Amino acid sequence: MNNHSLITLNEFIIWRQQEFPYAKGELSRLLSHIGLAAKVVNREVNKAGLVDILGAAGETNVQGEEQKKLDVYADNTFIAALKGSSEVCGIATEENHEVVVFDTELANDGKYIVTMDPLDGSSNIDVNVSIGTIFSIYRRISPVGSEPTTEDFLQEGTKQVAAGYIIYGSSTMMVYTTGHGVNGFTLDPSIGEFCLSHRNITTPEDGAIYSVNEGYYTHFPTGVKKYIKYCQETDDKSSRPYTSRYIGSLVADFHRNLLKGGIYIYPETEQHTEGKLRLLYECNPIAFIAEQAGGQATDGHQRILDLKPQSLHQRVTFYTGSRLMVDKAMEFLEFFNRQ
Ligand code: P6P
Repeated sequence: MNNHSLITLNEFIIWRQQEFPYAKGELSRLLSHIGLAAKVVNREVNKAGLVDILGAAGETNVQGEEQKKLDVYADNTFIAALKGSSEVCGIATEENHEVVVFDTELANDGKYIVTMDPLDGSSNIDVNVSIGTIFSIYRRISPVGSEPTTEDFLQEGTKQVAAGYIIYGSSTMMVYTTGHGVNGFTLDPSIGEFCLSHRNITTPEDGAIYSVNEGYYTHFPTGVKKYIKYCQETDDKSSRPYTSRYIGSLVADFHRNLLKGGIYIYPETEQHTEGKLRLLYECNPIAFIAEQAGGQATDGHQRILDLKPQSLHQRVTFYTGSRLMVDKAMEFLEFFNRQ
């Protein structure tokens, strides 16, 4: 590691690569390309209020959600960066119904596939609320040299080799894991580099923040309703028991809870009977980070990372955050599901 205090993302990636004796630098190059694309997207996100990039791009994505121009811009930017990395043979993103196969000889030799939500929380773009990019990296299953197959993208979350998010907020941060802890890098605009700012992030074992959209309360399962009332009424904590914080942007809600302790819940609702969040490019990467930071993530019954995906845009129910808070929520779910 260099002898000055500033450690850039690329220096850190290369330094940590030395811990993998057989690493040839492919994953390192891939992570660096994601960091570069994040800086390009960050530049546009920061200008969103100034140039005519706001507003619908006039199309809807596979979720039937109106695509904001920034969604499309972020999707195109990350796809171009990953195609240029020569390490990735294909990518599945929220904005594309099918897998984006790069189909060049160079890309077909890529050992990795990526799943990504290029701009999560985009309904918040117009009101200047923090939004984010979420990504997972897997080794491909199909033979190197061929086009990727759908099976490459339907691997359990336990097979991730890396996962992370970029949060475009009061500052822009990239947080990622390669399975050896979680580290956070804050973008220093004066030098245009992500610099190590949160080394080896560990989430508090317990917390006092619960994050759920209580507007859907009447449609929640009984166990969720009872857990929310427990948070609101329990006296088993000193002074004020719990506080409700919900931004409506997964990356922002998760990042706050990761650092301060808390639980994020998106259960089944009347509109989303399987849950709203997508397994491949929201829940699996966030779950990997949560576990690597000492927390946990379930679908209400089982570990998110153990789920075998059935389709690219599969939705699941999601409970993630401080270990003891998720345990308590699961207790309520299990007890009242037996009623
Ligand atoms: P609701 C954004 O659309 C998102 O996917 C997550 O970022 C966020 O946590 C959730 O949906 C918000 O959903 O139904 O509460 O507006």
